[in-house]
Amino acid sequence: MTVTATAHPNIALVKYWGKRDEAQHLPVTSSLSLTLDIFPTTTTVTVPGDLAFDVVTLGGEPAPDAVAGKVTAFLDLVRERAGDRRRALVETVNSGPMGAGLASSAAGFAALAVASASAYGLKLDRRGLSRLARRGSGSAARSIFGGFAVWRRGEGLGTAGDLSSHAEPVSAPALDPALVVAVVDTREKAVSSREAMRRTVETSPFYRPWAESSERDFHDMLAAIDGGDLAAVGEIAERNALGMHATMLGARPPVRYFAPGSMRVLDRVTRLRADGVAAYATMDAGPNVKVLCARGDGATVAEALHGLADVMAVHVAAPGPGAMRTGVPAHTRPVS
Ligand code: 2P0
Repeated sequence: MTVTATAHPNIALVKYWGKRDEAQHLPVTSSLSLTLDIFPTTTTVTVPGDLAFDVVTLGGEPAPDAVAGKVTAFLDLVRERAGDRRRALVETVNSGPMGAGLASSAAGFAALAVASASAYGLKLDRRGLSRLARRGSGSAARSIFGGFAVWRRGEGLGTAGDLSSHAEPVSAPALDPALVVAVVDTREKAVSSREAMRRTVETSPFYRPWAESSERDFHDMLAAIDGGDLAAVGEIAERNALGMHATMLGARPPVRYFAPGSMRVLDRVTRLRADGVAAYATMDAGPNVKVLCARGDGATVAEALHGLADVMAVHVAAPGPGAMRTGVPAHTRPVS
């Protein structure tokens, strides 16, 4: 059985930062994101029946041990549910530049969830796929859906938590956004998001206040999206992201993802706003900055960021589709 699936990265406008259960990836707070139309990940899962162990490739090369280990742990969940112990060949191609800070693990585990569930014969609806993708990487739960999506924290732990913590789509007919990605550093981050998140929850005195304010941001964000108010969406997104980074700066030892180039982009976004362009910044577990604006302002914002020192590349994205099965296997796709 061979199944191929494609998924796109998502960027959170209200962040997921902190777990209440590490094993099941149950978040402390609900989050909200935009799935993009750039840099899809394509994954082909083949279950041939005669493999002694899982074989995992990334861009046509054997995957690093850390990646292969996460993939096998994820497939073990799928195999347990399917009652099928056969090992798999997993071939993944990321079409985007590596290290662009574009949530490749979200797209990767969303594609793997769709392809592996189908290859092992699990019949899951979108909600079930979102819950499954969550087990690979929390943010992957949101890439199952296109456009805006919420990931509800759910209630409780164990089975109750697992059943209630999944993403769902949010309709936003009155918004026509772009997300402009400014790449300022492509080196691998010194502290993984998983470790940074754990350290923040355990040691930062700013974590609890942020988590409480983030729940308010989540509700305000839903209202802003419902009202088609891009300025409100952007303001909430920017304050929520900066607040998340403040929690990390308060961790012991601190985690700082800001680089000089990040600051230059944040300053430029402030000046764009002063010049009348509604542009709002967000940052994730890395130094690259993503700027939310109206689709019609995407080229203006991209041009403003292009010229800055330390900005290596600028990509303009629009809302993209949810994870889906496709007919073109990963190994036939070009590797960039
Ligand atoms: C987010 N991030 O909401 C936040 C904002 C990074 C900063 O989700 O441990 O790779 O696999 O559940 O999903 C990155 O964390 O973490 C992330 P795990 P994940 O997009």
